[in-house]
Amino acid sequence: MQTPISCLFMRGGTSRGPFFNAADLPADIALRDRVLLAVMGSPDRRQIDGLGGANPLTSKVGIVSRGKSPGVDLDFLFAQVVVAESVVDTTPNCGNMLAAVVPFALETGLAQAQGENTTLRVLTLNTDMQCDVTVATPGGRVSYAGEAKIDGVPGSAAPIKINFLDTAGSVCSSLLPTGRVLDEVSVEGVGALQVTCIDNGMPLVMLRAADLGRTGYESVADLNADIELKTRLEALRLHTGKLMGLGDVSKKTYPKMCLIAAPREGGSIATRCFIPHVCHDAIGVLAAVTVGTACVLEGSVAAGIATVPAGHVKPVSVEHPTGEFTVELEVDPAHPQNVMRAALLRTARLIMRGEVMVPAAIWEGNKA
Ligand code: NQM
Repeated sequence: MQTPISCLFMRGGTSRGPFFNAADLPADIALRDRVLLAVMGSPDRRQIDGLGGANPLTSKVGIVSRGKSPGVDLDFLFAQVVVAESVVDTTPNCGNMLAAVVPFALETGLAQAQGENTTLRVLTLNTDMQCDVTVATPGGRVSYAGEAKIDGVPGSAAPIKINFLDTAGSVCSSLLPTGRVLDEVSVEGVGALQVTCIDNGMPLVMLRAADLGRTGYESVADLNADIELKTRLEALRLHTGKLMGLGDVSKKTYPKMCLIAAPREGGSIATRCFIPHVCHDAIGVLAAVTVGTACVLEGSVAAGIATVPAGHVKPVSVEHPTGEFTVELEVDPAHPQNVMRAALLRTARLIMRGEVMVPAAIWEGNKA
């Protein structure tokens, strides 16, 4: 016997996964997580018995419901299902999956289109973060076709604009959780080096690739095969996780580790992000916002490497392995160290609609 659960399978930005109406999943969190593991086929390196794509970017789930707070249209809970472990992490955000939330709500009747374009306020429950998301809805229906291109996704699609309203200190206590814009750390097996520990939507540890004897322009395949580098990054992550007030992060999917280097494609900075054990093919949305913020802050590890435009509205172009990601950061003209707003462009697409089946031995479904 199997239990069917309604779901839409969607791409959001450079990520992909099933989206559910929260009411269709178990209310009990431990049971919900067992159901999500079964849906995705975890724990298994290949996720052969589920919908997961055997990579952190394709092992993500979106859970959506009508907003419960004043002014909020939709609540979004993001779940990172760890590929090879029985772990479902709802602590961090995913700005890529976020791009598919409004299309999901319009497709499933959780929200109604407002005209040619529909702007809805979404609260990401993971980190209590609000943003306004604008989707093209000509004739009252979501349009997926369009001319917007994002690196890491073939072709073009309708633009989805995300305007983040409050990102500082998403998981950490503040933007700079160690209290400093630059830390000197000394870790056994790694040596002494400078890092910037920062969270403007995603907890990140940024460090110069050159300090670990790398260029920062290596291919994803080369970095994923670089066991020596990955071992040192993990030692550094465990150490800086404590410095950032995150405790023991050995079983957590954050902080992510970001190698930086001078831009070489006309952008503002070059990056290679580990999320946290696999190198990202591009860069996460909130990771890009966080990297861009570090570039704007005086005295961070990006100083002398990043090229940042003048003016108080700054398009920061973050180069990554498959192209670049531009985030528009608005700084307070009176206090240029204060990033007030981040806006960016994504695309999304409905790939499949239907029911995903989970063994009844795991869940027998919501009883009517
Ligand atoms: O940083 C990858 C992704 C992400 C998260 C990750 C994301 C973000 O590219 O907002 O989008 O960091 O695990 O989907």
